[in-house]
Amino acid sequence: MTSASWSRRQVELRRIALPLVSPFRTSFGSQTDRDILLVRAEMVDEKGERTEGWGECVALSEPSYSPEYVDGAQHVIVHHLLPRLFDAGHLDPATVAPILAKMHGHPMAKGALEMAILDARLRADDRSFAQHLGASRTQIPSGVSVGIHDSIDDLLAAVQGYVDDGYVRIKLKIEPGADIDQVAAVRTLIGPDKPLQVDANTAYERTDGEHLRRLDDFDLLLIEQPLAEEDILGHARLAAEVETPICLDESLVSAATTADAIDLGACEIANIKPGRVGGYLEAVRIHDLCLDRGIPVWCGGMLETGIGRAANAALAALPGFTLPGDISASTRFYARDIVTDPITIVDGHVTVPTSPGLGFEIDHAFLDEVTTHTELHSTPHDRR
Ligand code: NPQ
Ligand code: MG
Repeated sequence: MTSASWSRRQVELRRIALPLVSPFRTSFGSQTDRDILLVRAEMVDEKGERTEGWGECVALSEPSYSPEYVDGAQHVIVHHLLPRLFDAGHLDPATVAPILAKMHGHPMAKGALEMAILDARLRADDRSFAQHLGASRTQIPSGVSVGIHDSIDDLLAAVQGYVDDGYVRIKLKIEPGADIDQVAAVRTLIGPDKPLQVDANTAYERTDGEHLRRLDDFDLLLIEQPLAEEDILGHARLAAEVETPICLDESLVSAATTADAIDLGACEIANIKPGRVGGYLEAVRIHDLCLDRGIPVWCGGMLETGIGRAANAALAALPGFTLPGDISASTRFYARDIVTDPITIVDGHVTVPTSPGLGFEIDHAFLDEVTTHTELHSTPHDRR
């Protein structure tokens, strides 16, 4: 990859509103729509060639999953991050994080910018995300995340539909009062051999060890993020108390925190979400350290559009991703995607995109239809 500094830089921020095909309920709330911030980075390279790249910010509309939320992400990008990227002399994908490092936190905002610049660079270089990140497979197994339902009958109907769609692994969202009976019923429905796991999104307390140990009867792959995101010690104690492996999601905000959580015995399996850790390059570093320490990893999902979904598929094709991820077909969440060739599932698998960059084309007519806001920012002058 060439490491040129780009001259003119322009960034378009777009907010889109996409309705979900059905409400998605987790322990932190129920959502019917996704309000997403997209980043389009346009650059002119040293040869005068124009190239653009797309990034997707995974922040939700409220700070309910993580401290970040989409209005805040947009604000920090406009007022604190973009000015530093526009001022930087040398800009390539690997320099985005170091340039922004003095601004604390905001990994989802930073990750979206890095993603757009990485996509632009790779499209210009005719290389795919999969190639650049180090993918070793062309297809990846596809898992599905199933929301909390009001009744067990409704839940079983939903799960049966996803089994019929071919998903190779089921993940159930759980919370106190909607856990043991739900898991027992789903295990009976899908049989003993279908991979099954649960995600609590921080809904339990340190004192819930004895209760969560009842999940050991159902041969689950893992229990994801039972306790608060800051509670690494609590997860370590729980991991000693419960046989089912403890997997962290919200707690893992960087490679450094992941390494520490592993050393403390709090993270037996890792959910890697590029947005949550500041981008795809940090996600690869987490993959590398987990592979080195024998910790299985899988790729999480944030109800991404085709943009984030394509990049996640590329990441999940790395050799350490030994468990099926939350990379389902776009139709799991959206009736229509903003890319022309959205991710589909065939025989339980997703094909890793191989075209340059993220490997898709935007459906501009539909994108415009769902856009709620657009703003353009650019370098005040051509850089030399
Ligand atoms: C998780 N994702 O692993 C997240 C949580 C999450 C696929 O389970 C709108 C509504 C957007 C709920 C994004 C999955 C969301 C959401 C992510 C939940 O914890
Ligand atoms: Mg999770």
